[in-house]
Amino acid sequence: MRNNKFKQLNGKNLKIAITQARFNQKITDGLLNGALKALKESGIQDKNIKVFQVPGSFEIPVFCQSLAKSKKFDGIITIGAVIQGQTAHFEYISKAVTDGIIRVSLDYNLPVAFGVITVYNIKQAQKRSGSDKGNKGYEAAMALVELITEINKIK
Ligand code: DLZ
Repeated sequence: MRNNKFKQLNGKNLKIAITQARFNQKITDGLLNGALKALKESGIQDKNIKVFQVPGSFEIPVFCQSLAKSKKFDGIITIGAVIQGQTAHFEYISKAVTDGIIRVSLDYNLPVAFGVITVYNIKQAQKRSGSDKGNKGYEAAMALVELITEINKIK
């Protein structure tokens, strides 16, 4: 799954939290596996990775807010799968989770990666959470480690 568009990074001492939504868990488990693989490739130690679960994507922002307040982590990866159904729920949840995640990131000046997929059907979800290239959990984790590394250069 390794992808050249991502830098080789050394995240040995970074502490990372992952917030995984349980809704559509088969998909979010795939995203989580991708994220864990990326963190391993970036040298992050297992003991420095904490995985938390919340019921659905809607709950991700408030949980991330608590993580940010704790000041225990260098960054957070959010994992969720919002899949369009028969009602307008999809639009509301997608907007709430997206706005909420960037708000926590900016309010707390803490890197928070967006590993929440918002897709029109299960096929798109499977494609973005599988073990091939294009796993969005993997991409989010790689982006997070790169962002933390860059921010640390200006500290
Ligand atoms: C209720 C709901 C629906 C319809 N769809 C999704 C979804 O596609 N992805 C997701 O992560 N969560 C969904 N949820 C659950 C909400 O995120 C939330 O957990 C509930 O509305 C309870 O607040």
